[in-house]
Amino acid sequence: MVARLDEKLEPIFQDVLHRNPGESEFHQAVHEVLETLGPVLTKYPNLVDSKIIQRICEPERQIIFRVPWQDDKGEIHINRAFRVEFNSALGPYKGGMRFHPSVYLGIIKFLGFEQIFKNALTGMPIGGGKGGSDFCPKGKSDNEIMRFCQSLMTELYRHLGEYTDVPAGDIGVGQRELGYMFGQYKRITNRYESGVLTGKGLGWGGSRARTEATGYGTVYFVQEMLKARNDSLDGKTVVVSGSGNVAIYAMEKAMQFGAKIIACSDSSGILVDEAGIDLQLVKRIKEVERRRISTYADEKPGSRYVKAGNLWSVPCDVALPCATQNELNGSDAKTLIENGCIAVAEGANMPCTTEAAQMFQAADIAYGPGKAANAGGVATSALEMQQNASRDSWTFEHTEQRLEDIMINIHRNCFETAAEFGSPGNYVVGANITGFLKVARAMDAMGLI
Ligand code: NDP
Ligand code: 2IT
Repeated sequence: MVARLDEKLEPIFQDVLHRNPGESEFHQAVHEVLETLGPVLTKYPNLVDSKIIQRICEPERQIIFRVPWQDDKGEIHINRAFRVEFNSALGPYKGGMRFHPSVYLGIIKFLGFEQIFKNALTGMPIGGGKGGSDFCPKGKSDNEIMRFCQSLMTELYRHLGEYTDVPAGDIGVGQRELGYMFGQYKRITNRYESGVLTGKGLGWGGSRARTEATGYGTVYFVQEMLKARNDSLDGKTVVVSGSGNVAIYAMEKAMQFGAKIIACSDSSGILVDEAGIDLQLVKRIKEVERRRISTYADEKPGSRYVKAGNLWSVPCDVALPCATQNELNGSDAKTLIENGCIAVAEGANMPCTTEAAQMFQAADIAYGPGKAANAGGVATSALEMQQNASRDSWTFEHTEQRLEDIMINIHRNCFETAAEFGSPGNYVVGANITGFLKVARAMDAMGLI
């Protein structure tokens, strides 16, 4: 059961429930934002009359389409794909594409909704959108992935453009998939429009540090939260869920800050290495050989892979959920708190259930919600768009410095806004209100849109 909202906000939420039946993740994401907006409506009552919140909760456009493709044996498959163009008040729709069998409209809408506020927080000129498909990339050959991506782009291309909608990666979508999508977009449109997709390869318009950006940014955010408490990552033990793009670079940056990573995971189980995870081995297994993380334990003595194990029961100072939504529940939060965890930051989108998030806050754990903590990925995507627009290419050091500055700025804005609205130290309040006000003000200036 979710808590009742402020009397002005509850009817808005009931309307969202009614208009979007069965989309539980979307309901959850909306509720988590509305929960924090009460003091904003008190301070700015004009926002009630202009129905800004109702407008923000309704996507500007939702596209659902068929993706037929043929596997290597010649068998035909039909998948469903989505692009939800949620809000373009601050810039072109911007957000990743997710390929995972669990994808349905409710997941894409929750991700697109979160993306609006996250993108606003970056301070970059980007609106919010998200897309994806229920296609399962696991076990597919490169050729099958290519045929799927080409088929998907054959429909999606007409909705995209560097000033319209700019996809990137997310779960199951990395540089390989973006390459196939970009190639097909280029063939169909006969335009080398670099800024239409981000997360591209370095040889064809990509930005240095984009691969690293989400994980690095999450850890910069943790470091800022700890700094605000006169602490740091140095000497801390860290547990990171997932072993994909975000997890790998969260581990890398945490190590650079002097932390020790003792466990990570995938959807089948957990990998514990008390001596400290060997990141080069993880990268080879996951990025080069595209194998399962369980094979790490076969190569590294002293480590162990536990099938279906619970990652959050591994005692740690800092927990970084970097896999997927609702992967950390109330009982996991209880275990982490009892084990002395001091900070949690969401590299993934909405990985903590509402109950878990509330428990962290009640226990005064430094808790960084995804909208703020994982905004470094999309922020660096915006830096990629900037480089593409000026036909320029920056060094790794310069790009990473920009990323760090952006994360420090996001942290400061969230911290200050939380205090201003009566919830000092509450980054959920800070992130939601900062992002919301930016979007609301832009929409207000543009008339009834
Ligand atoms: P990847 O596909 O590279 O990795 C995903 C990881 O999470 C894998 O280890 C995967 O395990 C695990 N995982 C995925 N789905 C599930 C599930 N249902 N249950 C348990 N484990 C699961 O994706 P990313 O690293 O790019 O994305 C991870 C998270 O970060 C997502 O929430 C994404 O939305 C978010 N994010 C990503 C950004 C980016 O730039 N890539 C930016 C901001 C947020 P397995 O291999 O077993 O499926
Ligand atoms: O959730 C996210 O912010 C992403 N998957 C990255 C989006 C982007 O456009 O870089």
